[in-house]
Amino acid sequence: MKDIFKAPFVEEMKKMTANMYRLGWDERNGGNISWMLDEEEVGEYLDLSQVIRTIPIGFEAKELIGKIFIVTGTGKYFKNVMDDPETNLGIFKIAADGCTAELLWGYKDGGKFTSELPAHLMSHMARLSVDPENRVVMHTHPTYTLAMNYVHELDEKKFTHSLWEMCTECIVVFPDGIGVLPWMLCGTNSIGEATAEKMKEFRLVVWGMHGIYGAGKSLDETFGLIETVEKAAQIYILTAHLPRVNTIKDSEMKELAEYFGVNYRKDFLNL
Ligand code: 2HA
Ligand code: ZN
Repeated sequence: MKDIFKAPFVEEMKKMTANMYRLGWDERNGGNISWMLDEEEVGEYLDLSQVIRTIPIGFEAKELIGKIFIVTGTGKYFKNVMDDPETNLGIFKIAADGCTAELLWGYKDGGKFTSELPAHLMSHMARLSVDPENRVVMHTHPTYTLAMNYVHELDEKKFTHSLWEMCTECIVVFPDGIGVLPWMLCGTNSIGEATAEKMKEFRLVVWGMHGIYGAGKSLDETFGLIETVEKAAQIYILTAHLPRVNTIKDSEMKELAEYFGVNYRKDFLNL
């Protein structure tokens, strides 16, 4: 058996959480990540028949039965994953009943997965239904994106449009736009269901006055989506109080989307 502490998926989670912490997006226990792993690859590091303990999920994740995930722990700090991945992360398999997580590694102090697991697993199911290659769901509290929530209308078209205007590459990176939810109580199945509903249409979902969810094929791609939104939100906040002299026009955004061949939300432009 290979050394789990050297597994690429553990290494990548360590680096990603450390990076996000240093960006100031994941204060205290803020943020959580789930990543669906390849069973064969995990099998090189862990005996998949050795279940440490079982943890109820709190809903039925039928489409994910048998799938293995690496997920950040509840109450755990991104800051601490690098030095103690076995306490701050866990790897589990969704049991045959669809309602139980079978812990294979991690949560060493008796802990469990993030309180946002419903939003994560429901989002995985929603994304997989439209993109079978989706593997990652990431939640974080990026500073400028959050700041923008307080001074900009929480309207999907308007929010997406404002961000598209802020950086030339935005419409190319997230042509599908951003879903927006109003402020809702977090950690619940209800916010999970609302997020998953949006995830059928968007890879990015803003949780009003809380943070953002992103989904993608890899940690890198998912981070890149959120990072691009955050950069655009930063430009927005840095310029929102100043007279606007120039802007990227809707006709130019259309030109960009067509040149790069992306399928963009035409109804989010005013042409
Ligand atoms: O896990 O970010 O939304 C901490 C959070 C809750
Ligand atoms: Zn949060």
